[in-house]
Amino acid sequence: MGELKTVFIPDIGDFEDVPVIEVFIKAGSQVNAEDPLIALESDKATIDIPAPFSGVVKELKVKSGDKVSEGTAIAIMEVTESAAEESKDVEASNKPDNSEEVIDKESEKQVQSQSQSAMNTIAAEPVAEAEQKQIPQTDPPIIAVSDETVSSKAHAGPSVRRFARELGVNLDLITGSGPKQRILKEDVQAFVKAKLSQVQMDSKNTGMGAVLDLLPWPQVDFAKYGPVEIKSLSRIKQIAGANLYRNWIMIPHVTQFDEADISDLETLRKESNATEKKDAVKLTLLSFLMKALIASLKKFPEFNASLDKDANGETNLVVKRYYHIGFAVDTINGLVVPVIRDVDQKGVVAIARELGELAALAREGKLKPTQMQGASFTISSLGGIGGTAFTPIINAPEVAILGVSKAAYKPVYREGQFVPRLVLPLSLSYDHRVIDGAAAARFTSHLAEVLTDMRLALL
Ligand code: CAO
Repeated sequence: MGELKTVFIPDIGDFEDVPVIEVFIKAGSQVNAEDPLIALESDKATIDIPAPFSGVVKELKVKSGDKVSEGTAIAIMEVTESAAEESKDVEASNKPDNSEEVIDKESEKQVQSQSQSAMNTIAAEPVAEAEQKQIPQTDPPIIAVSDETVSSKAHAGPSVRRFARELGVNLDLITGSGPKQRILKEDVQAFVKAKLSQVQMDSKNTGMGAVLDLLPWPQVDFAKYGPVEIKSLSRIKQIAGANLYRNWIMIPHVTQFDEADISDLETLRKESNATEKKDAVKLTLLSFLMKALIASLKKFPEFNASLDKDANGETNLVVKRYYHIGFAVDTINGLVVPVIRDVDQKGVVAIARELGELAALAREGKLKPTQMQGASFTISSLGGIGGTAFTPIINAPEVAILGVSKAAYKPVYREGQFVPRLVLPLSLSYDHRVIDGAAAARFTSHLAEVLTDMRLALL
């Protein structure tokens, strides 16, 4: 039979009456040196108390919920023969003047004293001090630092924790290959290696997937399946694409669909165009839409706004008292968005004229940068082409965009009978951080009312 030894709580700094939160052993358990025996937890950190030597647990002296301090007996263990040697080795290597481990402990002390947890310094107590107190010396307790990056729960020693902290690795993401899944330095290295190769692969394929932690972009040799043609993207498409992608990823979009009865508006528009002189500007539906939109933006100012951070980093809503409306123009090179300024101060004829001029410049590729800047709200009209609804992407830093699809005659139930009415589909995408669903529904309802009776735009 081997020697019986009592295992005590080692020096845990100034902490007294620390609760035992977990007991990993029971009478009869065979443990190896460094296996965790019990776990303690203060309000700031978790400490595993490891076995100082290999042996068999003969008697357990604590249970979960007990409060312990330095010197409290944990268990009586029978030391196995090889463990007796081992225990001597541990003692020898723990001499302060002797090993790298001491250097480790000292630098651990520095690192940990920088962190918020006072408990972290426990691991850094010089061994000699502990010896003076006649507490059986063990390896440093395994401390789970209360540190978001490194993890407060992972089972790892101080030097591994420091190593992980230096590399910014969250130990929660690693499964340890040591005893009781203790995380070893090699595990951290393997984790970092795997992550690096994943990042390289992702950035090679998409440039963005790694940041979002997405699956790698599928790599397909399309030519294997049939003839293909490689076409480069136009400059406009590349720029617009990058903007659309950012806006789609960064803005929580919701799209509200609605319909407006524009029968009377269309009659007015057609009559106006018919009676206008030959060289007069054609009044387009879009010009009336812009006018109606101003009425709704004035009634619901948060739609004519942007999110912005102030000097203190606080996010505010900047509500604009100007009404510059961008409109998407489809050109052979891609989508561009010229802006009509001060739409609220212009009549439908002036708006229609400017719309025509800017759309022509856009198609000729002659828009100046200033003609595409400063929009407070954007309209994207696909009405001249077709479709019943779509989900436009918000033009950041605006907070909403109005999509318009093709108006069509629909049977509308009125005064006991179905009558044909020209119905315009509206698709309003909005930034849900700023606009609630109810506000969006009110906004499109109001816009539909104004489009149904344009006199409301004058109020
Ligand atoms: N419903 C039914 N008919 C519509 C309509 C609608 N919502 N909008 C336009 N029309 C009709 C017009 O009345 C016109 O018919 P008439 O010649 O008989 O009057 C015809 O469609 C063509 O109109 P238009 O599209 O040339 O003119 P517009 O003022 O309505 O639109 C512009 C101008 C610049 C918005 C448009 O040319 C355009 O480029 N649209 C595409 C925008 C786009 O790509 N958006 C998608 C962005 S997201 O990818």
